[in-house]
Amino acid sequence: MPSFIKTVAAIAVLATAVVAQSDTTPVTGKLGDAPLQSSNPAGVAYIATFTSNSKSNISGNVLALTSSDDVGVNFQIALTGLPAEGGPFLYHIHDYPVPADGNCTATGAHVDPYVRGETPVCDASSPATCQVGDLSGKHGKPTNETFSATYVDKYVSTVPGQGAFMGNRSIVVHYANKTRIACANFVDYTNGTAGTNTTTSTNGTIVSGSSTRTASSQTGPATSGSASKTSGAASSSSSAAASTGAASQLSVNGALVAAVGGLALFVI
Ligand SMILES: *[C@@H]1O[C@H](CO)[C@@H](O)[C@H](O)[C@H]1NC(C)=O
Ligand SMILES: *[C@@H]1O[C@H](CO)[C@@H](O)[C@H](O)[C@H]1NC(C)=O
Ligand SMILES: *[C@@H]1O[C@H](CO)[C@@H](O)[C@H](O)[C@H]1NC(C)=O
Ligand SMILES: *[C@@H]1O[C@H](CO)[C@@H](O)[C@H](O)[C@H]1NC(C)=O
Ligand SMILES: *[C@@H]1O[C@H](CO)[C@@H](O)[C@H](O)[C@H]1NC(C)=O
Ligand SMILES: *[C@@H]1O[C@H](CO)[C@@H](O)[C@H](O)[C@H]1NC(C)=O
Ligand SMILES: *[C@@H]1O[C@H](CO)[C@@H](O)[C@H](O)[C@H]1NC(C)=O
Ligand SMILES: *[C@@H]1O[C@H](CO)[C@@H](O)[C@H](O)[C@H]1NC(C)=O
Ligand SMILES: [Cu+2]
Repeated sequence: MPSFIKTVAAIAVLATAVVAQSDTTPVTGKLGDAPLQSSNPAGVAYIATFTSNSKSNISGNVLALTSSDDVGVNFQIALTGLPAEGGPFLYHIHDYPVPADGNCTATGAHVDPYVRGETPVCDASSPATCQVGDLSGKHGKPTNETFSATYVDKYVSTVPGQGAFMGNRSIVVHYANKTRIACANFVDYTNGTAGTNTTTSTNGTIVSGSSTRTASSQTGPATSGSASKTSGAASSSSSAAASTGAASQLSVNGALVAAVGGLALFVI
């Protein structure tokens, strides 16, 4: 083969490799990789409770405890009632809590204080390069109707004021195609008791009520239990988030949200 053809071929191979690489390699956020969260206060806990309703059969809890070595957060997840089809499912910590009308779209984008963006997808072998809120990207996706998992995510904060703080935010469960299935708010669960009146919903509407939920053990598994309180479960299976167009609009909004979060880092 003439050498110039070899050169062209080599360039083509190289170009292909570069393109392929940009789809798969870890990507550092505009503000850097996510740092380890090593100052999480011992004993702090939050819980997000999903309740089945007319739009979603998902129920169960996402319990978040400061990890035993104070680095990151120990997540204990037990969910049932995921859809029979449409997986593998995704779930993330989203920027905003679920509003009173239960609209999961209003939870905004994934918590992404280092402005990493959604693409390329998270490389779980380099978790510091993933969006902080991308829990299923870092720790695995639910594949069927029942999901349980326990793991420590070292990049999530329980310290208010940190960009990676999760306590005032929400968890959203999605179909593989990103359509939002259900969402629930984190509420304080320190000492195993929800400290504030939160919410209950049958169709995504939040109703306030007394909250006397107690944990049998803070380190026990997240189960639905016999709680008298349910919180913030809501769903949105149709509406804006369902169309591809709206989804990309969301990620544009998400970038703006993330940029504001990034600014907050400098202010703090
Ligand atoms: C919930 O489960 C019931 C019984 O399997 C089913 O008929 C219904 O369609 C499910 N609802 C949703 C929103 O998936
Ligand atoms: C996403 O997947 C679900 C489950 O398969 C389906 O009901 C829904 O219509 C899909 N949404 C889009 C935008 O494709
Ligand atoms: C849900 O929230 C989104 C984003 O805030 C908004 O665009 C949409 O109109 C809301 N949907 C409903 C049904 O209120
Ligand atoms: C459902 O997914 C879990 C992982 O979350 C797995 O352990 C379990 O075997 C699966 N069950 C079925 C019936 O495939
Ligand atoms: C949640 O807490 C973070 C960090 O303290 C803060 O930047 C953000 O504005 C808060 N979000 C809401 C909805 O209060
Ligand atoms: C948790 O319990 C400890 C020890 O009893 C107490 O000092 C702390 O104020 C409690 N925190 C909350 C949020 O209830
Ligand atoms: C939920 O139900 C309540 C009362 O049953 C109703 O007022 C409200 O409009 C419903 N909300 C949605 C989002 O369907
Ligand atoms: C919770 O709600 C009950 C009943 O509405 C009320 O009496 C109580 O003061 C509330 N507690 C808090 C902490 O808001
Ligand atoms: Cu999400």
